Amino acid sequence: MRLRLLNASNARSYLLKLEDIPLNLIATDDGFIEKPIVLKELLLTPGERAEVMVQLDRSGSFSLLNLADNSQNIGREMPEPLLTIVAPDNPQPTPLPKRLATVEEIDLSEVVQTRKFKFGGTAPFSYTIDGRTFKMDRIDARVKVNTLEIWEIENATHLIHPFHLHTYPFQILARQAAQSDLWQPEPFRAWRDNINLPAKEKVRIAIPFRDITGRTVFHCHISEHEDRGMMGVIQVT
Ligand SMILES: [Cu+2]
Repeated sequence: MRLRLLNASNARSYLLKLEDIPLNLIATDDGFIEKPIVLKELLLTPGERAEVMVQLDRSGSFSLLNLADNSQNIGREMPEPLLTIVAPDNPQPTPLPKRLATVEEIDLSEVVQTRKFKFGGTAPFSYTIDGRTFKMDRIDARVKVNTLEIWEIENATHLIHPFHLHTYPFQILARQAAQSDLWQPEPFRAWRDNINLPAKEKVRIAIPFRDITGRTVFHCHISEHEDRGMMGVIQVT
């Protein structure tokens, strides 16, 4: 069975688990990965999408559970059942595909610009990027179309900030955990437009700004943070 999942909540994250049945990740926000990756749990932050395949090898009903410990969970039963999947009698699961797609390897020798952005502010009222709140008529980054950039995004706060960029899918190159100087390379290639950026962590992404010119935005995908200013404007010419 194939599940296509979207976190459409304004602020909650979901840590998904289908009882003891593994979730086989096959796609991220913007398409297939190269081969299925077996996960016990799948974290989806606001705005993120994923597709998983599950092999139901016995009859019965199974709950897709949310294990995430959000402050917004007050009053909810935890773990929180989100939906129930009923397997047919004597199911005969088919094997997983061995290969799904080729995910382009970005040629980093073509990078023309590296930028850094810091997500900061003082919750609950101030949410900033590089110390500034969103201004519709201010351009925060000027980009040349059909060039490749690396963006290093730092979360300087104690909250999560799912980073989202419109129009231009990107790949994660590496992440840096809180209180570490080490960059951990991303274990697999995937096209995304949304990344979970946990408290005090950094992420490095490669963005090919292909074909499309114009003005668009990047922002935290928690609506309350975005609406209080955690958003920037890029102009691609
Ligand atoms: Cu945020």
